[in-house]
Amino acid sequence: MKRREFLQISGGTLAGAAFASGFTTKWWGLDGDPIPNPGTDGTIVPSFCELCFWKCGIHAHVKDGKVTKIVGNPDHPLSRGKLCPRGTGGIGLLYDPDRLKKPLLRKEVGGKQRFEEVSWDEALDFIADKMKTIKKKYGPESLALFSHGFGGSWMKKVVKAYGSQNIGAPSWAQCKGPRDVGFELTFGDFLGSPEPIDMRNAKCITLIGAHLGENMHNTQVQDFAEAIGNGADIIVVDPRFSTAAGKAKHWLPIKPGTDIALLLAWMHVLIKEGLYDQEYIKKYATGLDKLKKYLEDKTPEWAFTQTGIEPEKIVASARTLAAARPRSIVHPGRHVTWYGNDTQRSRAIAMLNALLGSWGRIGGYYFKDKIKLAPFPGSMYKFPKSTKPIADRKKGAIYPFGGESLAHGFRDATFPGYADYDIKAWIVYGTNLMQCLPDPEKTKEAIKHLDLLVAIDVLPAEITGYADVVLPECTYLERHDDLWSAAYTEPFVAMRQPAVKPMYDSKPGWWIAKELAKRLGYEGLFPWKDPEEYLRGRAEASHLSWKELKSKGVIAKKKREAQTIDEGLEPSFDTPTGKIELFSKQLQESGLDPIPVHRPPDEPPPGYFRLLYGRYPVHTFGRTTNNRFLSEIFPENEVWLNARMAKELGLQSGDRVMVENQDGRKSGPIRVKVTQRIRPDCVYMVHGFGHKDKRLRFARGRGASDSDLISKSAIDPIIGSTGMNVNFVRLEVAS
Ligand SMILES: Nc1nc2c(c(=O)[nH]1)N[C@H]1C(S)=C(S)[C@@H](COP(=O)(O)OP(=O)(O)OC[C@H]3O[C@@H](n4cnc5c(=O)[nH]c(N)nc54)[C@H](O)[C@@H]3O)O[C@H]1N2
Ligand SMILES: Nc1nc2c(c(=O)[nH]1)N[C@H]1C(S)=C(S)[C@@H](COP(=O)(O)OP(=O)(O)OC[C@H]3O[C@@H](n4cnc5c(=O)[nH]c(N)nc54)[C@H](O)[C@@H]3O)O[C@H]1N2
Ligand code: SF4
Ligand SMILES: [Mo]
Repeated sequence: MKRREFLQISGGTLAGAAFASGFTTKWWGLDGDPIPNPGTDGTIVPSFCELCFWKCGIHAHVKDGKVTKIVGNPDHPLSRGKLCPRGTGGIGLLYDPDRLKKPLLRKEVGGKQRFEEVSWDEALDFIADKMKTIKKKYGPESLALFSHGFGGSWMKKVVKAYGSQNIGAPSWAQCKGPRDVGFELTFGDFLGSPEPIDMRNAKCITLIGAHLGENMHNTQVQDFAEAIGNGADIIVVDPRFSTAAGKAKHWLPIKPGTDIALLLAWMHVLIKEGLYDQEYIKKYATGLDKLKKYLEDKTPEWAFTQTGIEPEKIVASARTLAAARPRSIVHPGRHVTWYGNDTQRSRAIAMLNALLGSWGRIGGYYFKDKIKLAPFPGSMYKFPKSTKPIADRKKGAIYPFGGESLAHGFRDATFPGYADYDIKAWIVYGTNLMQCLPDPEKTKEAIKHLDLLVAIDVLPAEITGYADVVLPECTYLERHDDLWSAAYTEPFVAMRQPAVKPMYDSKPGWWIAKELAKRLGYEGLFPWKDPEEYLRGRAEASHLSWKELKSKGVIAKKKREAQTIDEGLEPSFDTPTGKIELFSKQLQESGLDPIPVHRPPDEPPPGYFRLLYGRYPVHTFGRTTNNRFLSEIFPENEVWLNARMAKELGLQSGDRVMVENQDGRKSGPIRVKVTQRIRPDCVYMVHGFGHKDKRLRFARGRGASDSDLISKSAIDPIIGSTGMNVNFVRLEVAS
């Protein structure tokens, strides 16, 4: 079998399955799927959520062998008894009638490819045999693992034992990589997740794009609401009037791609008016003189010509920022891969925070604390050392401050001759590569060069349609995972445990990894019989009470006495100078800008708009758009279009249009939302819609996919991440 056809129908599994619409809340058992009989009535199982990557603590209520309700775990620092709507809607994933139910193997019968349901033994034997052959032929490094989500930790071990370090997630080069590196270059420390920001005590919060309230990271939304309740000033910089902008003292509708100009002008005002934290900068920072000189001509008047924000507004908002310092947080954002200058923009945000003196301060950024977890006693597995470099970049390409691996880079290295050696096999755990990597057409091309593609998912996401083997994992409500130790104000260790037994023939990730390891001969990799033995072993070796962990789902330590400079903690900065670097010599020495430079973005061609995208409160990417519970609230996305432009185009709210990008890529039809709440030079849509796989019977064909319209991306020269806000689209009435 050479070329993989996109397989949507799994041989017979869905034959005749009719989709019944009009769900309310009682719809499990659709298609006559048997509901097993797990759990005991009236129990509450503490665990943590996986509807997004924030991982709040939950209480799953079990009755009649079913999960009936999911609420926030009051003992868990990230939920504090509350969940976001998606977390509550986890039941809609557990009882999604379209879940993957049995392992599927691609077979060719009579010249036609199809998926056949097979046993776990057949699927895993097939994968293990293939992996052995590939290793012999090309070496172990030719295998790449794409893994997103907490459950991927088990498969990572198998891939490392196999001899490959080629492991990556889209949550770096398509998400937060530039921000972590931008802050690290400035303060010598990265941010990670959850971000160490003390919003509750902030007096001013500035959001650069970061659209809290639509971006529903639970704890941050709670903290943001609390700060607003306490009268904090909010500044929102966004080409779109976001939910957060509705709470803002200043909404700055910036021209997309020009934030560095605004950030420089803000710093100009702080320095010119002497509003920055002079004592703090003197004590902890270097490079102020060079920065001062550089900023001389970065006036609000200059920034106006770049950003479209009036000089008076720039000055007024700068004064608001400064009046609250050091309790003034310029939020680092999270999904920051926008224009290819993203590490520099993030660095400018870090530098602005430095001038406000907010790093290491109450109401600013605090210094994280973490509980150290011990390994499982006796686990001494010796992982083989690879002699080859990680194959995530073009031969000779250097991203000097790279950080984690580039997920799109493994895709590109699948094209023969691109990287130092070729990738020949993919294992894809919990990431829908067709929706998260830029240029899905390129991803499809890359797949043609593979000898093996294994997809491990809970749903028939698009990527599974291209796999040779599809392994149905059970959901987070039906399994154990490893312990999670989080760096936070109150550092904690959390535990995931099943509320109910796995439905259908789905299996937990730990079981899949352990069984595969056995077939590959890695006997010592998982030296325990079941996950409770493993988790208990780790907990006790870490001096944590197993009983407490199991019964509460979490053990949280008290906030340490001092986590900020204000409370007496002496800061240290792990930069080459040991100080906060306002001027970066290490960037300069790598031929990069030592202070961020604003370079104007390309303009949309006539008749085109810049395509922007973001989140909606009840959905996480494309992983919830098939969830009937959550989709009752928001079943399809719309394309936001400025009212004046709509008039020019003769479009009205509700009109259905096709969206076409500069390269002729199309998506839709999608409904138009005519609004004053967006600039005329861009359009906006919520990511995660426009699914194509027929097996996603609810989500398929609803709305449009931003991913399909992102054929172009701008590579960040510092870390190699992919800026994706660089595509232009036009709208055409759908026929
Ligand atoms: N409900 C929900 N919440 C989520 C997620 C989810 O899927 N659903 N995903 C989570 C994840 S993994 C992440 S990384 C975060 C992402 O959430 P954020 O980090 O908040 O993501 P952004 O890309 O900043 O958000 C997009 C916003 O940036 C604006 N924007 C676009 N271009 C520009 C520009 O040039 N300048 C400025 N200033 N603004 C611009 C858009 O109009 C939009 O309001 O959300 C997290 N929270
Ligand atoms: N065009 C475009 N691209 C983007 C973004 C965007 O907004 N627009 N956002 C970027 C960002 S911020 C991020 S973080 C990435 C996220 O990109 P992805 O990692 O692709 O995240 P999801 O879309 O949540 O896809 C996760 C997949 O995991 C599956 N899944 C859910 N739960 C489980 C589980 O328990 N086990 C297993 N095995 N699978 C599970 C889901 O069915 C889904 O197929 O995408 C990035 N790429
Ligand atoms: S923010 Fe919402 S979806 Fe994400 S982990 Fe928390 S409850 Fe779950
Ligand atoms: Mo993300």
